[in-house]
Formats: sequence, C-alpha cells, structure tokens
Amino acid sequence: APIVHALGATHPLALAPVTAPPASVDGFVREFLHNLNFELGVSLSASSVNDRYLALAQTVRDYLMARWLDDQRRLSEIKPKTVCYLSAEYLLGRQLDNNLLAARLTDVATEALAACGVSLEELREIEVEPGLGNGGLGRLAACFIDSLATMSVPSIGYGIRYEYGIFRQTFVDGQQVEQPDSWLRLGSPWEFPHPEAAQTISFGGHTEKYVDDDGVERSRWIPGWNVLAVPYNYMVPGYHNGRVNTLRLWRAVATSSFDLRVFNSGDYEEAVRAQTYAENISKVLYPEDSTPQGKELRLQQQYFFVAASISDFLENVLGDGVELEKLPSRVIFQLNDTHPVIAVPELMRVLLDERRLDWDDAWAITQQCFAYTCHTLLPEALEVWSVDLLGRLLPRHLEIIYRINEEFLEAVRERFGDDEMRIRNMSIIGEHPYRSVRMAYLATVAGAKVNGVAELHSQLLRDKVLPDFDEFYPGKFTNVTNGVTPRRFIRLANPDLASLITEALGAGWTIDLERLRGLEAYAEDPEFRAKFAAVKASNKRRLSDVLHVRDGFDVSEDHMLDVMVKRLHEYKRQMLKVLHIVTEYEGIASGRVAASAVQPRTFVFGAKAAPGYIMAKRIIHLINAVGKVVNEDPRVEGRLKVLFPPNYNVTLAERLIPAADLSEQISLAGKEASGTGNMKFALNGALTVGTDDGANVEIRQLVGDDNFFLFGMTEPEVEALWAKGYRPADFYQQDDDLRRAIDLIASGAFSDGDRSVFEPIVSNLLYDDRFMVLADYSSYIAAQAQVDAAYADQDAWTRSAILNIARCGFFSSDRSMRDYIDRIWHTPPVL
Ligand code: B1N
Repeated sequence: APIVHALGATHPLALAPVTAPPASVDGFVREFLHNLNFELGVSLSASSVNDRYLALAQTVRDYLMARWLDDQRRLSEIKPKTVCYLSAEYLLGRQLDNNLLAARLTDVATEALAACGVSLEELREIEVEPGLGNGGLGRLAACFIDSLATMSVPSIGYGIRYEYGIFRQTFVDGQQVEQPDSWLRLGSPWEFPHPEAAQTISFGGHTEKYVDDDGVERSRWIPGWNVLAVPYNYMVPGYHNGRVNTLRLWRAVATSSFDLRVFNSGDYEEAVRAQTYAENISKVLYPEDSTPQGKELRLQQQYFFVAASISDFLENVLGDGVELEKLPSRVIFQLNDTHPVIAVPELMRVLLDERRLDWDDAWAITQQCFAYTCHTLLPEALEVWSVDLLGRLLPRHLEIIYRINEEFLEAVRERFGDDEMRIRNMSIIGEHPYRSVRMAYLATVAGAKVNGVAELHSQLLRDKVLPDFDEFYPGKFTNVTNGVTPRRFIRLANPDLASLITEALGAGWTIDLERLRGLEAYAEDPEFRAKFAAVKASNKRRLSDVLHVRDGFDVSEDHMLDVMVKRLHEYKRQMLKVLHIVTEYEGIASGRVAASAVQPRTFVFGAKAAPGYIMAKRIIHLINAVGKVVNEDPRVEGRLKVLFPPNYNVTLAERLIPAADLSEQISLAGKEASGTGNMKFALNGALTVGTDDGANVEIRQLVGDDNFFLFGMTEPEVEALWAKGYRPADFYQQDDDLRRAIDLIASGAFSDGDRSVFEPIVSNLLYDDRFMVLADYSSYIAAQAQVDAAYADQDAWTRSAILNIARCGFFSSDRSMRDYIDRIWHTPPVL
C-alpha cells in the first residue's frame, strides 16, 4: 500500500511540504552523488559521461520538485481559469541549461560539478534535444509555455510524446538522407510517466440511435478499437519566479484487452501486429512543415492526443462538482493550427453523449472553450480530411460535424439569404475534388476567437482566406504577433551579449524585454559599440569551434556572416539566396570582378526538407554543389564561402544566431505567416535583408528603414503581377546577371558537367516559378549591394545592430502571451 494510505492522507507526514535540497555547492554535490549512486547505480569514478548527465538532470529536477508539487496543489485549490495549449508539436531544445537557469542553479552546479572533477560543459553537450516539432510552429509552442510559466499563468501544454522526433539529416554526396531520431535511446531524465493515469481512447466502429430515459433521441458511439494514452509529464519552470508548470505529452500503448483477445485465440503474430498498430500512433512525428498530408495515421495522432487531453482536463484538473455551464470560466483550449481541431467535435461528444447535455447547451459551452490560431496562408496547407476517412475512424465525430455545419449554414442563410455560392464557399464540408471536412472552417465556426500570427498575416487571413467568415462574425478575428523567449534565445544562447546588456541596463530586461529600449542611447557610445563588436567576434569564434568539431568547417572572424536557416520550402526562396551566391561567384570566375574587390562573406544555410518534397531536396543538393565549387575554386581566394551544416536544429540555432551579421528573411510577400527566426536574429544584433512579409513588416517598422534592408515586391504588387500574367522567362531574358547565373547552373558547372542534374530546378524557375524568385532577383541583388556597402563601415553597422536589439523588445513571447491573455484568454496570472 502507498505510504500515504498507511499513514492516512491527513497524517502530518503526508501533508508535510516537500522540501528542496539546500541550494549550496555542498548540498548540490550530495544530491548529485546520491542520484549517481542510488538512481543510476554507479560510483563517480566508474560513471560514464551519460551517467553523470542523467544524475545531473535528476539533481536539477530534485531542486524544482518542491515548487512543482506545490504549484499543482495550490492550483487545484484555487481553481483558476487555465489555458490548455493544444499542439501537435513542441520543439523544446535542450533542457538542462534552461532548467538550471530558471532555478538559478547554474553557478552552484558549475562549482559543485567541478568539485567532483566533472565539467558541466561536457555534460551540456551530450544532451540530445527533444525534436518534437518541425519548425516555427513547434518552437513557438515551446516559447509560449516558457513565457506562461515565467508569467505565472495557469496553463498546461498538451501534446504527443513522439518516440522519434524530426529526422536527423545527413548529406551523402550533397543530398539529404534522413536518419531516425532516437532521442530516447540514452534515457530521458526530464519526463515523468504515469501509466496508472492512462486514458482509453477509442476509434472506429459505428454509431446507433436510441431513445434515452427522458424520451430524447440520442446517438451513441460503439467504437471498434481502443488504445491507451499514457501521460508523460515535463516540468516547465518559470524564470526566477519559483513557478513550475506542466507539459503533458501522451504516448500510445496497446490496451491489454486489445491484444490479449487475439493472443488467447492463439494467433501470436496477430496479437503483436495489433499491439504494434496501436503503438504506432505516437511512434513518429510527421516531418511535413506547412503542408500537412491527409494520412490516416496523422488523424489518429490528432484525435489521440486531443481526446486524452480533454478527458484529462475534465477528470483530473477541473475537479468534481463543477457545473458544465461554468466550464468556459475554467478553461480555454487554444488550438495551435488545425492539427488539434478534432477537439471541437470531441468536446461536443463528451458533453452530449457522456454528460447528457442537449445540443444547444453543449454548443454554447464549446464555442466559448476554444480559440484558434492560424499559422499559414498557403492554400495547400489548409488541412482537410476526407469524409470517408473521418467517418471510418471517428463516425460519431463526423455526425457531430455535419450537425454543426447544418446549423451554421442555416444561420448563414438567415443572414445572407439563399446565396448558394456563398453557402458552398462557407460550408465546413467541401465537395471538390472529394467530399472533405475543412478543419480551418470548423475551427473558425467553433472558436471564440481566431487569430493570425503577425499583423500582415492576420489582415490577409481576414481579407483573402476567410472573408465571408470575417463578415459573418464581427469581432471574432484578431491578431497576435508571434514572439520568442528571451531566456533561451538571448540569455542562454548569447551569454556575452546578455552580460553586456545587464551591465548597461540591469538584469530586469530578461522578463521585461521592452527595457532593451535603453540600449538606444548606448548605440551612440563608441565604447559600448566596441564592446558589442567584441561580443559578435567572440560569438563567431565560438561558432567556428562548434562547426569545426561538428562538420570540419571554419568561420573566419573577418567575414560577414550571412545566415539563412529555416525549413527548406520554395516559398521561403532559398533559391533566391543561391542565385545571389552564384551571381557573386560568376562575376569572379568570369574575371569581370576582381576577387579582391569582393566583401568577404560566409553564407550559412541550415534547412531540412520534408522527405517527400522532391524539389526541396533538389535545392539542398544544389546548395551543397554550389558550395563545393565556390569553396574550392582558387580564383575566389577564400573570399566567398558557403557552409551548409547538416541537421539544423534548436541547438545549432542557439550557436548560429548570436554569431550572425546578416539575417535572410526573403520569402515571397504574402507567403510567410510570421517567421520567428527573423525575431531571434534581430534580437541578437543581426541586420535583416528581407521582404515585406510576415513579421518582417513589424520588425522594419520598429527598427526603422535605415536599419533594415528591404527589397522585393509587396503583397499587392505580387497580386498585380499574377493578375497581369507572370512570365519568369522575361526576367531571365532582360537581366544579364540573372541570365548568367541561371546559365551557369544549367551548364553543369556545379554538377561535373552533367546538365541534367539541376535541369528540373532551372526549368521550374524559367517556366513556372510559383514564388516569383526571378521577379524579385534584381531587387534582391541591389539590396545585397547595399548590404556590402553598409558593412564596409563597421562602426555604423554595429550601431544599426545595437538599434535592432534596442527596438525589438516587442518580440518577446512574454508580450505575445500578454496579448493572448488580453484579447483571447482572459486568464490573469495567479501569483
Ligand atoms: O508557423 C510559424 C510561423 O512563424 C511561420 O511563418 C509558419 O510558416 C509556421 C503543418 C505547419 N505554419 N504552418 C506550419 C507546421 C507543421 C505542419 O505539419 C503546418 N508551420 C507554420 C509560427 O507561427
């Protein structure tokens, strides 16, 4: 029997608060050695680096534990309104350093480990980051839960504990090869599994009608199969505020009944197959970014985690005796894109079928409990599920969706009359090319609020993607511009810059980023500029050390570091960057430009391509091929360098961004919803060369035109060019530099003379070019000439860099959270 039962739950020992170990070097050493000996079962002298890392992680956990347990107890008493952030992705990055920082333990740990003859630095480096996300959307979720904890906002992050995260990227002959990301292999010290708290999640089967005791006709779901959702809890410590929130990720496990039934019938292989099938649900993250694919397993993942989360909240967090009418005063489920939108019919199902509410009451509650964030504008990225598939996997949910749609369209008719065109356009059910559920529409109808992720994006969402809905629901649409956590992306990633800022402004900026404004005055101070330049140079050396060990690359301090890191996607236009590099190279190779006249630059790429995205993979191949030629051509005299370290991830971002001089944010206007890398670079004192797209617009407004290199068409100009008829070949014909660059690629210069290798890229550019690379080329090249000219005046450049930092405090995810709280959630901090 658990000891609490033996003692009685009211026994003083059972009620005694959990206490943290003493936060002294001595206390830390004891706790560390205890964990090494008693949890890992090794002596210090016999321990491996991994043992030590695991023991250290456990030690940090021990320090956070009292706060975590206390927060859980307190919140269960206070019962505040709670944010449930529903996200299929959390791109957390390494945990150790962040948790040490939050708990103010970095110095104590460093000293304590040194006393044991252990280097903290070495242990840091062996942590494998949990890559449970693809890119910006997943990293945003991680920044948001950091800010919520730091701001003491009651919140739970819900998601999926993928056994394999985003694939590990390697290059073979310059081409991407994907390896499984077995991030759990050496142990996962940050998680707390609770198999006893598993939820049963059902799928398949059919529905049937029946009349209940009150004579009401109802529907019920007779599922076909079940899986267990086992919660794994992670601590989300606030920064220096003693708070620890929870991230709860679900793992799929086969129910014992599920496989035993088959096993008992004697078919062992079938039993194992069934188990494997169930456990596949949380096996691997879908590596598509911005373009979801309508695969059955993905819908299973989505339903699996939201059903478990809703049930967990209602049964374990909400507590007994809450009238369901009051649910909206206790919870807001924030839908991170359409991936969790199946939560809408799921909450309806629970309220209708399990809690026996009638439709109108259930719908009134549901509409207040959800809010939806849209993260895209690409039409191909708006998620739809075929009615066929959805009906097979979740028949009851499909019924509910149909009813929601019926009532919604009825209301539309009442308002706008029998405008069949409009009805068809607004229907949650699409008919072409096959009958499907439009998840963004469902989310918009059900959500109390709908937001985009940057001003421009939110505006385009209302004007272009959902105009009928905007008209129908005045006040529903709003904007919350994305943000990034200053703890991870300044304080941890750029410790020397952080010290410099603290020296100038005091330490408060870490939780009040608008204070960076105070740096404007320092931008005018030559001494401060010199210090800032020294930090940048030292960050380049640090990066060089990392890349040297990792990939054998060296970064020269006197090169401009020009960085483009983000998922590989045609709309982000890595091709435009390639054309710039090839143009520079071609000038030298042809002898028209003297190498000595070229500003030395190192171009750094980091990008993963979705494994099925062939064109993206070709572009990766081309970047590597161009890099090889440029780096090895003696005529270049080492003044241009192209580096493409494989497997760009959060850990590498933390090294690259602080070292960058120039941030490339060059998507076609109207395509990048926000971007968040753009914010991280600006906050680390890189200048941006960028289009008028996503949050670039707001960055430029804040830092000022003099401190930003703008180029390219605006969104309305893009529209106008499409309307007039876009012919990329015309641009090729009319621009000598562009023609020479493309011809060089087409000639086989980067493919050992084999013209066929990059031919698909070339013909795509010349005859299709959906993202108007050629139309923006000349403007981009002109902007890059301005960059070179500006960089020649190092002191002026440094001043601009400091002004970028000073003016970008707005992009803290703390501010994003305040906006969500004010405009959408209405969940005040609980201090
Ligand atoms: O979300 C980020 C934005 O800053 C980016 O501009 C935007 O591209 C990104 C399907 C997505 N939009 N959609 C996705 C990710 C995974 C997936 O399976 C779509 N990611 C974004 C944060 O707002």
